[in-house]
Amino acid sequence: MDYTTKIANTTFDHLFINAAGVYCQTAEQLDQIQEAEAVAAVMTKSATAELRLGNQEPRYAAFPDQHNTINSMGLPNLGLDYYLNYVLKSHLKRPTIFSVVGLSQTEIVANLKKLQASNYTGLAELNLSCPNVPGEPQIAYDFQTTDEILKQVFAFYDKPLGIKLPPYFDLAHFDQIAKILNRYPLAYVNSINSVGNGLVIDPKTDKVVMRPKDGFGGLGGAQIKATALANVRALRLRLRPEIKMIGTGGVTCGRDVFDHLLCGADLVSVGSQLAIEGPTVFARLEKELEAIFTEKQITSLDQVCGKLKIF
Ligand code: RRO
Repeated sequence: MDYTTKIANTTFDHLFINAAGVYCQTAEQLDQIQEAEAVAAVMTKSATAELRLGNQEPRYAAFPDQHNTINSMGLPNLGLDYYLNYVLKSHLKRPTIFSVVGLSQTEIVANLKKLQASNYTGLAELNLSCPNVPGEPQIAYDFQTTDEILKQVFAFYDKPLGIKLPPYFDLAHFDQIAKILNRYPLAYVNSINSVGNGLVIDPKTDKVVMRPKDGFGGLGGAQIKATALANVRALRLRLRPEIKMIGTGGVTCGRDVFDHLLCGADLVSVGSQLAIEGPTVFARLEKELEAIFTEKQITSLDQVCGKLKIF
């Protein structure tokens, strides 16, 4: 299968990316993604201006039998300069996507100004959906602030930029966010981040499984697949066709990838299952996807992307 896909100035030759936050905090982890088979691009951990240690541990739990996770990492990252230095290294063999975040509108703008002034010309992704910093709301649930940030950013930022969204749960909200996003020259929309503020209880101890925020945290894995598909589909139907889509959420097998493609994803990113299984997950997913293509006699991605059938 020819997986060639283009987003802005970047050409990808596979479908899969590590979801921001997973296997991407250190250069060693990023290198492991670079070296993995079937990888389209390497995503860096969402970077703040300065290094952050993140929330107290335990701050992540996986339930491998059900392919589910919960996290409250709290944005641990080595700081913008660290990741900038990484993506500017000349020997990288895959395209990179530089994930940027900020704890305030001022910090977001300052971080993107730094990226604008740098020699980095690749894709960047603005994360407006982190659910785990105590006291900080998920920005993209506030439509007015999201609009203001994008207005301020696109007044100076002219390199390719995507945005990472939280899940929405109401058709009116899909209408509202799409209307805002359609006003800006976004390269792509990445949907969804983890489903914020779930709660998981350990039946042996009757205790929450994570310390930060009394156990509340972002859900990932199989449990969020239907929400992820709904968001990819709803946004694909509402966004300008020039805005590409990265589908994220609930990908544990080839069929999940196929479903994201049907809903309109151009690329697919993998978070929880990558954390559970490691970087060999991408080759497995590609193999399972190809078995589905063979069975259905599909020879081109165009036959699948956005081709969801309805009654
Ligand atoms: O670091 C985190 O706690 C985190 C982030 Br920034 C995010 O965007 N999504 C998530 O599930 N965790």
